[in-house]
Amino acid sequence: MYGNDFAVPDEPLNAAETPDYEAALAEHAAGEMDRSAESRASFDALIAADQRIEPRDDMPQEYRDTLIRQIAQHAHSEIIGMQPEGNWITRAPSLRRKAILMAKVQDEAGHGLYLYSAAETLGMDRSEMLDRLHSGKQKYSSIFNYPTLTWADAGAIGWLVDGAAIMNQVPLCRCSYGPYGRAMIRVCKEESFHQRQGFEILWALMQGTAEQQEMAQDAVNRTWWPALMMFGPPDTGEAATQGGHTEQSMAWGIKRFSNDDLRQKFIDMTVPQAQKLGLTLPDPDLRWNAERGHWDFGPIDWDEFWQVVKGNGPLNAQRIAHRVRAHEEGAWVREAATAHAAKQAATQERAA
Ligand code: FAQ
Repeated sequence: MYGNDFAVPDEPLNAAETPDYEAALAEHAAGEMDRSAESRASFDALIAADQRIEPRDDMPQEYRDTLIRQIAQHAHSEIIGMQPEGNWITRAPSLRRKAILMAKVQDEAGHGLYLYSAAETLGMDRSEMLDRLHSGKQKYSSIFNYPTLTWADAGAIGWLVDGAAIMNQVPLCRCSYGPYGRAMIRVCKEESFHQRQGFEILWALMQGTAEQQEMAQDAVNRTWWPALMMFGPPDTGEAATQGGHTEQSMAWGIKRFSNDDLRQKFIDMTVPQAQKLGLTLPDPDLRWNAERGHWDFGPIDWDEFWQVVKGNGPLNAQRIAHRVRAHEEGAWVREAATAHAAKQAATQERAA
């Protein structure tokens, strides 16, 4: 059973089904975003023409640093993001659910790998990025510092967290930096499936007993606000945070929309889905504003967001400790792979 079985097929369930994503795919297919013979053209000219910057191109150090910061943070989010749902693999309610969840969590590991590879093209080694993650010098998304208390959290993560991730990532398919934009196309396709599986978990629970419905509602109550925080601090209007990166990143064609615009798009897409599921989003101020053509929503607790970002969320310490332990326990695999690669290279050299 898929999303189409209970949602109106013509309504997009997530941002990978909207014209934005189709437009990005068409641009790639037409090669319009690829660099042509303009290797002598300056970085500014390529950006002004909405062309792609490739690893061999000259680029300002600040552009390189911004991309390393964002892509590394994104990659770290994917692999730390395996932990909350990984928590439920052994306790998934059926073999079918377990198989789906394992595949989903494995996909997130794959996304981490595409993204670390994209960041490496900018000149930073993966092991250095991991050191920076482990020592707290590089961040990962705030959302993964919250606990997954019940099975319904697997549904809420898929529906809301993957849903927010796709909304943010579909525009990144058009990012000016080639390796990042190309990685995002595949990531968005997979996230789109993840969002559907989350929706379907909640759908099944909402057809179940009163306790199951309560469990689904409780998971959504706990996930809604942290999911809205995923888009980052306000960057438009009076509430805009000083010192944010949006303006510069938009000028460079890395970000295509402000954090606030994407947050609003996500809310507008999600409210009708919540209605379809029979779930109440935990915001008493949520109401349709016909004048704006958008859903109005209540204030987000940005103090909570910054506390989590600074390391004081419910599970920051546990997430990093788990990650460091896994890294240390996996050292022998990396050593064996390196030794094997060296042996293969030596054999090939002798043969040549
Ligand atoms: N958490 O000026 P901005 C996923 C920081 S993947 C922590 O707006 P920017 C898949 C930001 O770094 C989820 N920190 O910054 C999955 C900056 O601090 P800095 C991750 C945050 O970079 C699903 C400061 O606040 N997605 O979920 C957050 O222009 C399920 C000011 O912010 C991506 O990484 C936050 N939420 O915009 C996996 C997408 N928000 O660095 C498993 C790519 C902001 O100066 C299960 N990234 N900050 O110290 C982006 O699009 C951008 O980096 C933003 C932030 C939009 C996240």
